[in-house]
Parts: sequence; C-alpha cells; structure tokens
Amino acid sequence: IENGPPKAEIITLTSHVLSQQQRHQMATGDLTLLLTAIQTTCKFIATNVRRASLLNLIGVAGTANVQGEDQKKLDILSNDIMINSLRASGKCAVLVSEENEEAIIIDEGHRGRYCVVFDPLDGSSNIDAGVNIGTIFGVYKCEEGSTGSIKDVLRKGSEMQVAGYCMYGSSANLVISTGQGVDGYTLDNGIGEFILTHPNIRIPSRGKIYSFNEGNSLFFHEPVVKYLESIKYPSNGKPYSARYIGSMVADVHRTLLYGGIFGYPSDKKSKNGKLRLLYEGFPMAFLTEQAGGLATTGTQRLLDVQPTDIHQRIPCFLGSKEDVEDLLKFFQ
Ligand code: P6P
Repeated sequence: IENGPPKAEIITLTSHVLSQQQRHQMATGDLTLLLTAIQTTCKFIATNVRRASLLNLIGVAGTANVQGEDQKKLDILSNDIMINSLRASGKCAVLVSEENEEAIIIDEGHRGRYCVVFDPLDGSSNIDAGVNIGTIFGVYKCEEGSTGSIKDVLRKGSEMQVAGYCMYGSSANLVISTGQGVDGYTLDNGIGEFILTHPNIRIPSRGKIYSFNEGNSLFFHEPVVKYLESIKYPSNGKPYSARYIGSMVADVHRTLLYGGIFGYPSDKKSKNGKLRLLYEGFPMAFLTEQAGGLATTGTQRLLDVQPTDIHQRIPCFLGSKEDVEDLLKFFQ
C-alpha cells in the first residue's frame, strides 16, 4: 500500500519469545521472565566487554584498582552478574557455571522451576586480542517433584528446553532456540533491545569450511586424521578452507551461518577433548540440530550423552548435516 506502515519491522527478543511461549496453554510466563534475566545479563556483559580495555577490566584478578577494591577479571565479573541476575529472577533452582566448582542451589526464597547451565564468558583468554567471545547457556526444567538438586542438571542435552549464546564482537549477537528453530538477534545499543535480525537460521546442508585446531594434529586419532585428509586433498581437487578462531561461540556462529564443520576431538593427549559437555557441547549441539545440522561425539549423538559430572569434557563435532555424515564414515 502506498502510504502503508514502514518496511522495517522491529521485533524484540522479549516480544518474539513471548509470542512463541504464549502458544503453550500451560505457559505461566516463567520461562519468558527467565529469558529476560538472561538477556539483561548479556546486555550488561556486552557493555563491559566493549569498555573492558578502557576500564582496565581485564586486569588480572587479585590486583587492586584505584579504589583499592579487588580488581575483577571480566569473566569473574560476568559470572557474578549472571548468578545474581538468575537468582533475582526467582525462576531458578540450580545453576551450573564454568567458573564455579560446585553447582549452586538457589535459596528457598528465590527458588523457581528452571536450571541454567552456563559459561559466562567463553573464550575469555582471547579478550586482550579483541577476538569475539561469548556467553553460552542451556536451560532445563526441574524434573517433576524435584525442588532442585544436582540430578536436575545431570541430564541429557535432549532434555533441555532452551539453548543459546550471546557473541560479543563488533555487535552483540544473541542466538537462541526454545525448540522451535533458531533465531538470531542483534543488540541495538540505542534502545537497549535485542532486535530480531536472523529469523529461523538454517545451516546449509554442506559447507566448504572446516574448523579444527590442527596444532593438535600430532595427537589426533586415526578417524580424524583420515577425515581431515579427505577434505584437504579431495579427489575433486577442491579442498575446504580452514577457519579457526579459537573461540567456540565465534566458530559455531560462523558454522551456523556459512555451513561446514567445527570439531574439538578427543586425542592422545586429552582423552575427552577440551570442551565441556553441559554448557558448551549441549547448548551448541541443541542449536545446531534445531538449525538442521548434526552434532556428534564421533560415536554417538551429542545430545544423547548422559552426564555424570557437571564439568566433564566431551569430544565434539558439529555443523552441516552432510559434512558431519562424511566425518562419521571414518568413525565406523
Ligand atoms: P584451543 C576457549 O578457551 C575454548 O574453551 C573454546 O571457546 C574454544 O573453542 C577452545 O577453548 C579453543 O581451544 O585448544 O584450540 O585453544
């Protein structure tokens, strides 16, 4: 229509999740409120990551700043903010953070029905180099009759309700799935809202990029060596490109958008690889599958792994369906 509404459609994360959640008759709004707490945390971390070097926030923990307070490293500060924000939401019963050795059981007065597992600032060793870093999170609903215990988070990734990450780079990109596909949002600093910019992200069925730390090649097991050879010296004479940022959120984000395969295998040095199952492997596997890709340990579907320890490591290969299927042929 000539003088119809403006083309730009401003859909915020809050309104989009609310509309998705309200389709469930049983929706109480609890999950929406929990996701509001998570996105508030991401907004705060985004602000501080951007200012980090200016505010010397990346100082080493333990050094005193001008006020003589303990200097907090950004990942410790991010962790404190995330824990406090989730507790204050009143929607959580158990929290697992990469920064905390033990699971956090929320006090009665603030306890809710959800459990959040997260890495508040993954890849933080890259901050000083200005490389993209991110917050990764997964959400379980407490099991029926449970008031919140370690058992509520030692569950397969397939039982997660929500998974997402927020990548802090030239802009803050929050990518999330509540089990109905994957949506990407970009933080508009002007209005402080995450705006829907990548609706219904679908990973290409095959890509042309592989993302492994080949510095570990000396220790790789046979299947990985053979697979990498097959895409570096392919019979069709068209090798894949190598892209490795060394920050999981950045490598996975590129894989979701461009396709290809990301892998952090187990090897002769690290028998379970390096990535953590609960708050790195599971959320990224959940998102990859929801976007139409595959995620495997090499021997089983990643989301089917039954955790035994909240910080256990897991070999992880994820990405375009056909690329992961090619890799799996070398494991058979
Ligand atoms: P490497 C960052 O420290 C991290 O946990 C992930 O974000 C990243 O994918 C991986 O480790 C990089 O590990 O051994 O290649 O430096």
